[in-house]
Amino acid sequence: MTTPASRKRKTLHEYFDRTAHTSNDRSRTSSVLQLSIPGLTLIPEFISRDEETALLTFLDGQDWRTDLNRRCLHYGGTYCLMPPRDASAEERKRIESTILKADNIPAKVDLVVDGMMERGLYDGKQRPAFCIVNEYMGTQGISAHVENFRFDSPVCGLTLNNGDSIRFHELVDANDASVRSRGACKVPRTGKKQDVWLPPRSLLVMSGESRTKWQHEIRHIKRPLNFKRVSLTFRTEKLVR
Ligand SMILES: O=C(O)CCC(=O)C(=O)O
Repeated sequence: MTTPASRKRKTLHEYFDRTAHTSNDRSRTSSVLQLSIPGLTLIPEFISRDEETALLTFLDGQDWRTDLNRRCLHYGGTYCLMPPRDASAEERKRIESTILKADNIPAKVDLVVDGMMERGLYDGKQRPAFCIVNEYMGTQGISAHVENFRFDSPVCGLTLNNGDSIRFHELVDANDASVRSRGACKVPRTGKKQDVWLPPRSLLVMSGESRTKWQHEIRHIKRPLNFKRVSLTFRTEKLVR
């Protein structure tokens, strides 16, 4: 009588081989999923559960920005900051034109950057030096926008804790009108939209049209009690060639 493969007892070797795969061997990790939006891919299980827990614990102890509708952390080089929703016109202008120096990406987050480099996501480009961490609870979200053209492709987003869906809207033409100046909501759309599910520990990789001709948003919708999604969005500056 043969035992079905699913019920066959694992040998010690098979067991440890499997657990070893949850640690640092990036080359084996799950395959890259090509999504139907041009230039958009998703890498499930980009980091292990242990790495996710360690990152969440570390990030939770950091000094979060709390003046937006969600908690944020900004890392890397210089950064343009978004004014709060209730900022006066004068305050908005002042904040939008200010470029602040942010702390470098902390060493604890390096494992994510190392993983992206090992996978060749930034081949021939600079290592990502910019990272925004967003925390979404309850109905918190982020308005539809295209990735700022000042950054190079790809733009990569890691999801931690709870999964959620990100909504994409196709634009008539590529356009990076700023969400800060409220320009993003005036850009003509084709009416085509698509929701992409972001499972915990997955990495969304946006390049090509997915970041220049499609806006993305995390919708302000009701979510289950105790819902918390933390995302880390990595960017690299365009090299002047
Ligand atoms: O939370 C996300 O996955 C999206 C974040 C984002 O679009 C941004 O920081 O510009």
